[in-house]
Amino acid sequence: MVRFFFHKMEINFTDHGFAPQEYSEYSQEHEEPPSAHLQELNPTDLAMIFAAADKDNDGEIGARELQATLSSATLMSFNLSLCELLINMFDRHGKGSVQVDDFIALWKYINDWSNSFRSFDVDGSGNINQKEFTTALGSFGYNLNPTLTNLLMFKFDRHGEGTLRFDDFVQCCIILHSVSGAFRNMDRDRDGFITISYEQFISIVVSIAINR
Ligand SMILES: [Ca+2]
Ligand SMILES: [Ca+2]
Ligand SMILES: [Ca+2]
Repeated sequence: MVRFFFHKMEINFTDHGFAPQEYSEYSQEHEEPPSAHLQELNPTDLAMIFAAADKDNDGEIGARELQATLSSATLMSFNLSLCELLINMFDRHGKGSVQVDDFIALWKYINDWSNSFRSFDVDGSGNINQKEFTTALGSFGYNLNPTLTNLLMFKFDRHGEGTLRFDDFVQCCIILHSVSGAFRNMDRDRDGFITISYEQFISIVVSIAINR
């Protein structure tokens, strides 16, 4: 048997899972960082961006096309695993791709994250340092101890900079939300503890690790 402990948490859920906009009141005045800035685009502009990304003109784009499109349209880096995660979240047809309406919703979701990211980037450096990360996690309802916070930073800091870039931050928050949601579903008495079998443990890890 495997025994887990987790602090109690209150997380908001939306149609597409974890969304940051509820926490916009946290926003503070500061200079805009050089990165993590998305334009508010109307559906017509977004449909044009989608059409340009859809090279084979079949009305769908996959993770690699999404990655190329988001990167060139926003001038930010989007790692492939985040793009796969996003496709999985917005793919309403189960084809491993998104259609134009999904893409428009996905853009709004990323735009919300961009605003959230900038509000947490208090020093305006364009990335999230440890202090900013701790504050962000706390505002999302995660009261993680410093060791766990450091572990998350280390795991998602792909560039070894001691900070999180936009895409790594978003990916970390989405995955943390998924894992916490899985935990919460099993912690029926909400005492912060679950006891699960080895098979249940493997099932959870695989379902979170493989986005299908
Ligand atoms: Ca296509
Ligand atoms: Ca910062
Ligand atoms: Ca429990």
